[in-house]
Amino acid sequence: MDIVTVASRPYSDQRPGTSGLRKTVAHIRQPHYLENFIAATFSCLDGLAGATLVLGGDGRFYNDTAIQTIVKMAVAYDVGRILLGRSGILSTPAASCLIRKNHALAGIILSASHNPGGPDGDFGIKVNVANGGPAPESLTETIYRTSQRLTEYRIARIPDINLDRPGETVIGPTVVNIIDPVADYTDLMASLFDFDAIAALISNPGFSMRFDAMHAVTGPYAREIFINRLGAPSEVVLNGTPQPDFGGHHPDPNLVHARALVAMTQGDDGLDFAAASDGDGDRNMILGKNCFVNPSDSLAIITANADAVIGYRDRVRGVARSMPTSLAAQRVAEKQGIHHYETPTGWKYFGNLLDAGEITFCGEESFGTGSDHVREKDGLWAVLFWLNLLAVKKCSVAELLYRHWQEYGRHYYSRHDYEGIPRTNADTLIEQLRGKLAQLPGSRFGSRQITLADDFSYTDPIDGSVSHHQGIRILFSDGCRIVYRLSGTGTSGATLRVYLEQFEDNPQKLQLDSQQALVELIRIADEIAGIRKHTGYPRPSVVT
Ligand code: G16
Repeated sequence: MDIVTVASRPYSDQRPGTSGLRKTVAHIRQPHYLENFIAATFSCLDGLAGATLVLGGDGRFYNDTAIQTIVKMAVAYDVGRILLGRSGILSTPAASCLIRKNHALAGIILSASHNPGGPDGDFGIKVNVANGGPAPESLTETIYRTSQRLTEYRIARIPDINLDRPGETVIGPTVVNIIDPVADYTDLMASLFDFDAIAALISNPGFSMRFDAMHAVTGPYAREIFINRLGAPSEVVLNGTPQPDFGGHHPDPNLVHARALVAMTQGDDGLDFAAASDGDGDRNMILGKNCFVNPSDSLAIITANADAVIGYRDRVRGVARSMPTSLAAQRVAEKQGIHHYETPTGWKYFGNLLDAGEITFCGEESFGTGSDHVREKDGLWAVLFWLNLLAVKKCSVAELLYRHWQEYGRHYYSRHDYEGIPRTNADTLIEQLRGKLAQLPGSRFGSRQITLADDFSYTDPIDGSVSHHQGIRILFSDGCRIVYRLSGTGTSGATLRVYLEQFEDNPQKLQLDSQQALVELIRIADEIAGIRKHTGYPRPSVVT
């Protein structure tokens, strides 16, 4: 077999962001760009020779081409076994499941998550480690530094493999196993949830539901779970065939990009339950009739009601939330006497806490919820958790939500995104804000007074690693919070995210519209940071 060494030169922009390396397709297709990043990654994975690698992606444009290249490089770098999802398909949580189950050294998941796909869309490379979770910052930094010194890479000159044919092929030192991408993940779900109870709920003629796979990776998983295993009629799964361009849409399960699904839940005839997942299957949105479950509330409700679900009964140790996520889960943890942790944005920060058994659940405002069953957030898992709760508690989504607010109070919450602003404007806004942090405590805005203003830093309680500059927090005397940070997942310009939160426990004021409830805080957020002045935007581009 012909293994060649190809001369290359470093690209200066291969530092992974919040969740892997994310670029436009055109950017990734530059000569040697993909190969450089993979070579840097392979040389940083200790023990790669002879080890098992999990490989797959969300089916977006360029998925197949990238997989062929990575297989040829894996052969050249002496990988022992590649577990490759049939047709190149693997959702991010399913990849995490496979890494753990097969004691793989690492996984490479090709996805730009919720970002649009197609030749003019985005592409991404996520690197996961042996616990099944995203590579920690220490590894992504090492990969980046290695990429900056790269002068060559190795690749096997072999024909493309047939990604659609299941089975085993031996290529030089490497066994390539093309596997069913859905089976192991489905079995894991069946071990956690009461499938009989969920099947009974779904078959009840008084209960209507839809799951929107958004033309992305969860289609095959949802069909297997809902239709084949739980007996739902086929129309329950919408947009269930993965398409390279996601049907021309953003596969982003939120109120803006899944608005057609949201519309199906409205009115007296609205669906009783609806949910959607994103490009690579790790995000989720939960809806009930005339009701949207904020992701922060979803995490809190899952934690508060875990005993109703067989896979979690009597074993909840704690919960973690990313700093911008509302404090709703913390409130549950305090009341239940379980651990609570506040981490920076990025699933990678949950890994150590999960591995150490400190937490059972974790979640983020960015439509991510998960548990210790894998080391990624997991869209279908969250959907099944909610269905299991509805089946056991025999109530509607809205009832579960309102009961929770009555018991714990409500954290009104919203995220305002300002997308595609010039990078220099975004940096100036953040720099100026940082410059005023020391003066802000004590300042009054109407009846509110700022009690704390800082640039969030996190010290990992397990390995002691420290992460600085993880978002600017402004805390007020009445428990309100404003958080400002720049997204680490965009591919053009900068996206400013402003997170707004206000606690309410007056039983008469639990059912207001979020934007109405937060109107004063929204004004204060602009006054403090000069959002309109710096971005030039009169209003946010996306409100969730
Ligand atoms: C990724 C990360 C999440 C993060 C989200 C948003 O999700 O895994 O932890 O919350 O991005 O990050 P940012 O605010 O920096 O854009 P995904 O689903 O895109 O992989």
